[in-house]
Amino acid sequence: MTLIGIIAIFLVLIIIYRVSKASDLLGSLRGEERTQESRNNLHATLFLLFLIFGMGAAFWSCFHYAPLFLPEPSSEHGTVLRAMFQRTLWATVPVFVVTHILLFFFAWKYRQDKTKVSKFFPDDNRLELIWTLVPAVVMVFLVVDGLANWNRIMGPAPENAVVIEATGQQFYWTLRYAGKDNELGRKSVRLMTDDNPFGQDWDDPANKDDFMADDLYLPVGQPVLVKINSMDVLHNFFLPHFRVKMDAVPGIPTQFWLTPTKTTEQMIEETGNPDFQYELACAELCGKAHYNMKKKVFVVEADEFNKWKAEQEPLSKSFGPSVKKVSENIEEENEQQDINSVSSL
Ligand SMILES: [Cu+2]
Repeated sequence: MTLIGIIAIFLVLIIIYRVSKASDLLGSLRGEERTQESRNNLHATLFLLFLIFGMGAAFWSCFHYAPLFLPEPSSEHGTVLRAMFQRTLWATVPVFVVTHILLFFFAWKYRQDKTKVSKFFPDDNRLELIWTLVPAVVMVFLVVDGLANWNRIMGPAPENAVVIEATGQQFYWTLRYAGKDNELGRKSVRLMTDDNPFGQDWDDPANKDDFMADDLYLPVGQPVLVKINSMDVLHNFFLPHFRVKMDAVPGIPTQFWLTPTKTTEQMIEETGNPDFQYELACAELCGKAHYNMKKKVFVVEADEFNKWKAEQEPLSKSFGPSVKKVSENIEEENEQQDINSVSSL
C-alpha cells in the first residue's frame, strides 16, 4: 500500500513536469516565450505548497501514529526519561516549525523581482551572537539534564536490589533468581554439561538457593537489578513498559536496574483491559525465531513476591552435586538391560 502510494506520488510529479514542458513548447510554437519571471513564480508557489503539505503531513503522522508510541512508563526512571523526552520536544518542535516556515516563506517572498533592489547586508554581529548563543544555551541545558539522569539510571544499583540474571539464547530467555542470600552463584560456560545445564559452580555456596523462573516476577516499589548476558549472538533485553533496553552480548556481561511503580493489577484497572500483560521481548533481530523471545512479566506486591519466591525450587535440588548424574542413570539403565538380556537367555 505504502509502495503504491510512493509510486503514485512519483508518477504525479512526472506528469506535472511533462505538462509544464508541453505548455512551454506550446508557448514557443505560438511565439510567446515563457519568461524567467513566470517560472520563478511557479517555483515560489511550489515552495509554499510544499511547506503547507509537508508541515501538515509531519503533524498528521505524529498524531496518527501516537498510539504506536511506547506505552505509559511503569518504572521510576521511565517517568524521568519520558519527562526528559517531552522537554526535548518542547525545545525542538517550535524551532522545527519556525525555521521551516521562514525557509519556505522567504523563498516565496524574495523570489526574483525586477522591480526590487537587493540590499547589501554583509554581516551582523548581534544577530550572529543571538543565533549562536540561544541554541548553545538550550543544548547545554538538555545535555546536562540528560547526563545527570544517565548517571542516575546507569549508576550502581541500591544494596537491597532483587538480583536476577537473564541469559539470551536462540530463541529464549533463561531467568535465574538469586535466592534468600540475594547473591547469584558463580557460573561458567566450561562447567555446562547435561548434569549442570547452567554451568553453576557448586563450590560456591551462593549457588545453593538460586532458582529458575519461567516468567519474570518483579516486586512493586523495590529496586531490581538484572544481570544480562548471551549464550550465542547479540540479543536485547527489552521491557517496553519499564523503559529498559539493554544489549545481551556474548562474553560481555551487561546490567540494568529499575524500580517498577505499578503492579499488573493496577495496570489492568488503569487500562480497562482485563488481558493486560507486561512483557519481556528481544529487541535485537537475532535469527529466524526472534519473535519467539517473549516472556510474561508480572509485577506484584512485595509480600506476594516473597511468597512466590519461597515456593520456587532451587536449582541445586535438581542439578546439585548430591543429585544422581544423568550419565550414571544411563549406565545403570544399561546394566539393567544387560542383566535382563542375560536372564532372558
Ligand atoms: Cu534474541
